Amino acid sequence: MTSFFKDIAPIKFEGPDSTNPMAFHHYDPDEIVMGKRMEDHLRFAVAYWHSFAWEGGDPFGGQTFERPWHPQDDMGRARVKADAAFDMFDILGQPYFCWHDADIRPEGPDFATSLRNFEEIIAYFQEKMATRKIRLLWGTANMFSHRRWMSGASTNPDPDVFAYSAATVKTCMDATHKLGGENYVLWGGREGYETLLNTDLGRELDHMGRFLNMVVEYKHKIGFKGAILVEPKPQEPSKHQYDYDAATCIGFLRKYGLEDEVKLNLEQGHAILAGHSFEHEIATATAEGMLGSIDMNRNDYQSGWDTDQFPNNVPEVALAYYHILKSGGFATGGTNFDAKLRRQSLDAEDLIAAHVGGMDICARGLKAAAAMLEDGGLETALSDRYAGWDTADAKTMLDSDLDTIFASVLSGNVAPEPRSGRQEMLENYVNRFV
Ligand code: XLS
Ligand code: NI
Ligand code: NI
Repeated sequence: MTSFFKDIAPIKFEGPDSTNPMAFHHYDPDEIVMGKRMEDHLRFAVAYWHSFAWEGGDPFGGQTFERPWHPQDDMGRARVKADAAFDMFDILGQPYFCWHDADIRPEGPDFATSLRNFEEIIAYFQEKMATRKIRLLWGTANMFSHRRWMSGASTNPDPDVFAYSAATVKTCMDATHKLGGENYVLWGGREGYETLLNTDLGRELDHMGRFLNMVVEYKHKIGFKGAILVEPKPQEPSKHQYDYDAATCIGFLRKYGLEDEVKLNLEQGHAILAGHSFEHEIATATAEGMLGSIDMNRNDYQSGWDTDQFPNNVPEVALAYYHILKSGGFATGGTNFDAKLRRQSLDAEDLIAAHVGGMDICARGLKAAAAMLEDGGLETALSDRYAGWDTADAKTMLDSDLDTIFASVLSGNVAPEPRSGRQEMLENYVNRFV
């Protein structure tokens, strides 16, 4: 164990009555929920970037954290960072982690050096993973921080940047495959624009569509069995991002023939930025069979930017898991904490407590969601509300045409009768479970 987490013992489940802040009160990995272990439902992942690479800066100020692996420009310190990361994984016992290439290795002076650094750390991860249960939920490429990506990656007006992006994604897919990753994620932070005055929007979308097709072709070429996921976000850092929200991504995937190959990684904070609830995004994806995985980090409702806070609102989380469970739960996906500490939370203990709290909140949400599904109250209310559509007449109508329907309405066969939507009753129902 490195000195960073030296006094912190592995976190145990102690139940809701325990007052120990360094224990799980609701997350019991072995508890059976709807016939499955809680750990296998939630499939928690720690995000390397916010937990280990992020230095505590915000738009108004720089680094607040002082970690033994700072500054992050040296391979020796990249190993110290990896040691601390795996120590934390041992303490939390969560089954997965996720990374960007740029989180785990220092950038070199050229592509080949960066790649050598990356491959060395991947080999170091392999050694560490060989003696542990921890697995990789997903890998991804950071194609938004370095200045070369300032005008986008696959949507860059410069074909050299498209090429650099393609080569970068190839190396990250190779590494994800090597570590047995279960998904590969693409989040297009700068795949968008700052102003339409300098942007050929149609051309950029075509390039992004071709790029994603190359990714899918490469996945099949190397025999990667995991899912390819895109992560919607409406803006930030770009003024407008092409992967705006779930519905926009689904339309994009269909346009470029990718609807059977690519699913979505949905983030609660991004849903909020797009003016949606998280369950809206999840329901939109599950309605199309395109839910892949989730990033369970929330935004602040007062500040208009991506604050990446750990989840701390059980009713919100419960509704998200309700839609996930209803659609059959995760396949390759999981619950990634793409969440960062507040920049005043300097201590190693804060990092552990943040994850313990997030895992407990999700466990409560999952249990509430499962109880609602098992009780069936919302499902009964839905089937009652749509019961009219189960009749033979209604089904026939869907196969007919406007003229036939018009004739039937004109002859007085149809008498619309407004009925209560019962929203308050349903909200009160949910409140019994959360
Ligand atoms: C940023 C995104 C990012 C992705 C991975 O807002 O959430 O962290 O999850 O690139
Ligand atoms: Ni985000
Ligand atoms: Ni994310």
